[in-house]
Amino acid sequence: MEENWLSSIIGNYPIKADKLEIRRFGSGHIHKTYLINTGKERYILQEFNDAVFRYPERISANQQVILADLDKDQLPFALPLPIKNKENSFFTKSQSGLFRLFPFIEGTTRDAISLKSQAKTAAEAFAYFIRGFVHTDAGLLQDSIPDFHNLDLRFRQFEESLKNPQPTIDGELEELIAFYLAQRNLVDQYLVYVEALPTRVTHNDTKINNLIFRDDLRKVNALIDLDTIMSGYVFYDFGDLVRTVACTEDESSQNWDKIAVDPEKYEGLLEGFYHTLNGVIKEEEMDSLPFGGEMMTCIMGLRFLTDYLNGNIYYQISYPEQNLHRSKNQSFLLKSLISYRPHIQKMQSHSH
Ligand code: GN1
Ligand code: MG
Repeated sequence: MEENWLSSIIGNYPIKADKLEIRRFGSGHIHKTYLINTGKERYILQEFNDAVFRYPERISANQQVILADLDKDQLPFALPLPIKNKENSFFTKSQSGLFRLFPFIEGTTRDAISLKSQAKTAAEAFAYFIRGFVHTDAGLLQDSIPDFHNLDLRFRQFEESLKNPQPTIDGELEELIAFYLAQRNLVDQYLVYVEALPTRVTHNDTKINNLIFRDDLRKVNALIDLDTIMSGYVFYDFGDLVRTVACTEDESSQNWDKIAVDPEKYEGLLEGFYHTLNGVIKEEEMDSLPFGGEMMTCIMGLRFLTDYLNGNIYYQISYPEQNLHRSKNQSFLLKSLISYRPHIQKMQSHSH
């Protein structure tokens, strides 16, 4: 990125810069994120992906709703919303697209964590978020991505992608497709849950690297990636934590035979959610949490595979088979989650 081009973006903000240093930052799959150093302060600059988020104005509107209801004393961590530019907007338009600037939050992000206590800390943070907005009318939020976690629709989009697949379907791919096609019973269960449960203000992208931890990993400094805050079900937010925390290998691992549930970290997640939300939300919602682990692992596996079959048009990839591998990874985790069902049920009944 050219420096005068960068300074023209930064020029839209009420900040002083002695110099402008920029480097790529983080490991998100959607927006492009940069760390900016002005000599005085550090900021996060994000090149916004408007092919994925087609309604940026909805995100701004949702973030205003959140700001209005945000009781800062209630949340023990930051929710870093974008800094408004001189035109009072969260977004800055330049020749190369839409940008947002965020305050830089001290701390560390991880693609995986190893201890039960860290899992509990992570779960408590996302559960606190739900609790903090439990009295906010989720109906005030607009869908920044319509049907984002609609498993029924994602399953149909997967079936659609099979009609005209971009890659050649060989043995490995065929096996994976058959595995996901056999998960239709999760769609049936999903439809029963969404009929029965209330919607809440949920984060919807609770993967572990969307938390900024204090350096010792004992406290959460901030929840980030707030674009998918929408009306949702509590099991979505628990589920994406299961997917990215309660596993022995992270989402990018290709150590297929090592990918499994980690029961200890799973228990830490349950403890974090029960500790923070039990009695605050309905019992049926607490009961739905383990379903979320399976459902969110399945939906991500389906989405990665659909993207691979469609020719990799959604997620950022660094090599052609990456979406195939991500989907294969999720299939191993899902198999393990299913085989651990009785064990997980037992753990859950102890969390009450
Ligand atoms: C994307 O941007 P990032 O990496 O936090 C995706 C999530 C997936 C995740 C998989 C808007 O999140 O839904 O769970 O990748 N976000 C969007 O790693 O599609
Ligand atoms: Mg992210």
